[in-house]
Amino acid sequence: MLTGVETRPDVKGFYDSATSTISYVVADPETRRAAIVDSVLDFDVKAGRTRTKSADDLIAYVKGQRLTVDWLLETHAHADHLSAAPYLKEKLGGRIAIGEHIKTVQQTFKKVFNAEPGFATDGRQFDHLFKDGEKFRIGNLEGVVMHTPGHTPACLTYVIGNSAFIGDTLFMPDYGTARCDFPGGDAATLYRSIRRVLSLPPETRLFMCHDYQPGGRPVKWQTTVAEERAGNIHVRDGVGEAEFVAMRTARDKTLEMPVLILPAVQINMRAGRFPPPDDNGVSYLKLPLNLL
Ligand SMILES: N[C@@H](CCC(=O)N[C@@H](CS)C(=O)NCC(=O)O)C(=O)O
Ligand SMILES: [Fe+2]
Repeated sequence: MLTGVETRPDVKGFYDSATSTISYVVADPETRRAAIVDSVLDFDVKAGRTRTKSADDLIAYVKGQRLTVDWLLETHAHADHLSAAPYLKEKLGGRIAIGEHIKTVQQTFKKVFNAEPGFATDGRQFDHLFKDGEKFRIGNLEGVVMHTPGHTPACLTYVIGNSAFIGDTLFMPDYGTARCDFPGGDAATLYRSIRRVLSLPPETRLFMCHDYQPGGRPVKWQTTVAEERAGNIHVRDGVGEAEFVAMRTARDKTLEMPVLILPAVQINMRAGRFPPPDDNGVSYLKLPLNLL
């Protein structure tokens, strides 16, 4: 999958301590074209207020580096933070993209939230829907999309040059893997997706979407295929599918829902946009009672 002519992309990570999310600016040093992966719109759930501090940090970096943003990439419809992609598109340009199976996620959550009849479940809120194996460009860099479901049905890994943005599949070796208990999640499917990621060349740089700092260690977001294969506490080489599924299923039973799952999914299924305002001009989020 790495074609040799590719240079390393320049990768800059931005860590959001409120949601333990890492957003990335991925740039081709030759042409200064760039993609932003998994941006965060800050959200104060107590006040129902969004803020753009995290997104403005990305914008300042992009402008300081004199980059042109071609893509606003989402690895999946996040359940723990709101996407800032529409805000970044307004300020920087770029096309908002996600995996084509977002349609499945939209169908599921249209029902959960009893969304307005006009809420489309064909992914049209996004500028582009990626298929497994599809190629795309960031300047002279080639990206290849891998569909890596399991955490959600639409999860993607973006392989760009010698780097892979793996979303919620693997975490750092000392934390393990993503949960599989959201609607449409499946542990056996995640195991197979992870084996695909781990079949990339051993030196491939892997960039995490989250780091939950086990044992209180300093935050880290970059590792390699070789390190994950040698030491991931859930799926290092030698751990079989049945063993993984048993572990993952047992662990998922112990996890609380992410603090922001209900706000996040309602916004992210709309490519980061707010629900249509009520007749007073205000957008509202719903809390389905006793449903999830
Ligand atoms: N405490 C966090 C939990 C977030 C969470 O559930 N993260 C997902 C990824 S969206 C996960 O896979 N966690 C794995 C785990 O904790 O085992 C929150 O409330 O936001
Ligand atoms: Fe996630």
